[in-house]
Amino acid sequence: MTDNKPIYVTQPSLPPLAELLPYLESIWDSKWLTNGGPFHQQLEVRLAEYLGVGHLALVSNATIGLMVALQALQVTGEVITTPYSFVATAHSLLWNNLQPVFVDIDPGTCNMDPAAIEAAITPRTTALLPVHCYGTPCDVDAIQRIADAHDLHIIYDAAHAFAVRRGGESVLAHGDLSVLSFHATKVFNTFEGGAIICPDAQTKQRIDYLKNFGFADEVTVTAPGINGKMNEFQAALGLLQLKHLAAAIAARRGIAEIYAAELHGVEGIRCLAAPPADVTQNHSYFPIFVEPGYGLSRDGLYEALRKHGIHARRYFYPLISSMPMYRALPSAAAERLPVANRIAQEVLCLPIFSELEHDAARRIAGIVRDAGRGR
Ligand code: T4K
Repeated sequence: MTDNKPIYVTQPSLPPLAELLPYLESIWDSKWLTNGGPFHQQLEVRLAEYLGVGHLALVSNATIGLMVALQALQVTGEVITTPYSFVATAHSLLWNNLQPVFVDIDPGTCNMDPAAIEAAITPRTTALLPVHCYGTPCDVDAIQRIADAHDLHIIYDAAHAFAVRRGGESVLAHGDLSVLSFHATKVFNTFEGGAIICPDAQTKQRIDYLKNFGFADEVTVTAPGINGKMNEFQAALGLLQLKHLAAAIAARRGIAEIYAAELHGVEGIRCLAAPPADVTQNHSYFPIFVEPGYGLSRDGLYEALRKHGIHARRYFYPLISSMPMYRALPSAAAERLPVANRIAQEVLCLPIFSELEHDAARRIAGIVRDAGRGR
């Protein structure tokens, strides 16, 4: 590893270019570029098989996916969600004219705290929008019990949860709908892209209409849909990426193990606890939390890493609830979200991607260790 080459928080996995060429030739031959072409159809089938889910609708990205999912369920009023996420989670609510109600998170998982969800329900609440943050499954059983008791929809923002399994089944099977992201920075990428996991063929059909302007056929428009379609190039890339995915996730696991071992016992540095044994992780992120006892602030460590060309990221800081378009909401008050506010000040996501060399991961952990001791 050279010291002067920057290392970013992630680097997209790409298949060998030569493997892409036959797919491109096929697209060039058929001239079928988008609107549910053959690669799109194949990828929907292959992904549903790979993920172990019943029905799946590809979309152009997860943000559009969340917006379409909310439309598909005709969600109204207030939606309980987390302030500790990427802005797209809450933005999808505003784009649907829905009111986000932020609740605090569990410090161990960074996911929404079920007790806080229960306490935030009002007569206007119609849905829950939890995030499987960093790919750690939410407490899906508790969330389902709450939703059943109060007749609420659940849409999981599963942008980080590709291929995550729990108790032998896909975590994506929970809730009414789950939305995946295939952005360049994700474990499985199609440059931009995503998918909505649906419980049945009828719901998938409604979503397929919604992502294609609402068209059911040439002359029938069923709803005010949007253009949320994935094109043939992206779908072809997805088919190819699937072949390399197991190796990519295994490589990420190797990096996560190095960080966990090298940072174990470093005063003031907490790693996310390993999930229960029945959870299969995808190692999409490696967050650490800079707590009292470490020799630098979180931002001090962020800068120290930058000086060595290591571009760690503060996912998720600032909190969504502190952003101008959200901070006037009653639920956004910092005193109502003490855990999320603290974690947002402590978090730093270290670089993790399949091609990160083990020596580089050890060097990054070494910088974290040394910086805390003033070296
Ligand atoms: N819900 C959640 C919980 C999410 O985390 C996200 C997205 C969404 C919903 C919405 O999903 P999409 O609509 O995007 O499908 C990145 C991603 O753009 C975003 O997809 C992701 N979450 C978020 C956590 O991270 P930025 O603003 O940090 O990206 P950027 O451009 O700074 O990239 C981060 C690093 O990755 C760069 O420093 C270098 C590296 N990189 C990035 C790109 C784009 C590359 O090496 N190659 C690349 O092509 O948001």
